[in-house]
Amino acid sequence: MLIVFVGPPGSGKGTQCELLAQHIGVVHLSTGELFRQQIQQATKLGQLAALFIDDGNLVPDHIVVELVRQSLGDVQYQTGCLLDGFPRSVAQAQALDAMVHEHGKQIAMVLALAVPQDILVDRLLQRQRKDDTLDTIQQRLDVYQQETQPVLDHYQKQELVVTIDGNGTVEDVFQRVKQAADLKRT
Ligand code: B4P
Repeated sequence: MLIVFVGPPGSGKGTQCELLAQHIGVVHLSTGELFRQQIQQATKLGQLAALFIDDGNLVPDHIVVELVRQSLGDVQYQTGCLLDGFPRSVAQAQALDAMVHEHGKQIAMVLALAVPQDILVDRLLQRQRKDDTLDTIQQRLDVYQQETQPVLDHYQKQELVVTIDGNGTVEDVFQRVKQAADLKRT
């Protein structure tokens, strides 16, 4: 089962993906997490990615697509996967469509987490990650509107989008996410 999570920064993609991955027993692939590992290990890729992440910008499409292509080839992803933070642009969505098609698979659903902007900013400021400063958060929100919102239009055309109210406690939101995923599995 391949489920894509889309949502603005702070909407709970990583948080909910982790819970859903445990619930349905598939692995969770977070491009943000992959980049943070590369940054921590001070690899060339990590150093390059940090230039974009620290300013609140997207890492260029060709880099992200190659990373996801390699990761999805791993045996652990063959039985299904939750994609967290990918695709974040229409070009990435088109590349994912091609990868999925190539492997004879299908995207089961695209879960869109919706949360009001003031709550997003509060959550991210509390987290205090390096890219969670007020200026960077604003930039990430602008980039979301310009680059990632059109990804939802792309998947609306394929009738794959299920919008989840991402407001409330982590457990409240998870009940909604779980219900949507379980409905798809039956
Ligand atoms: P990500 O790691 O994906 O970061 P994010 O958008 O901030 O979401 P995250 O999943 O971490 O946070 P969550 O909403 O769960 O990306 C980081 C950067 O990497 C991007 O800005 C970009 O530069 C780069 N990148 C990643 N993927 C890319 C791609 N495909 N293309 C190009 N560049 C890419 O949670 C946020 C906080 O809210 C947490 O502290 C959490 O505990 C809290 N929270 C969650 N749910 C809550 C709830 N219901 N109530 C209260 N708090 C909650």
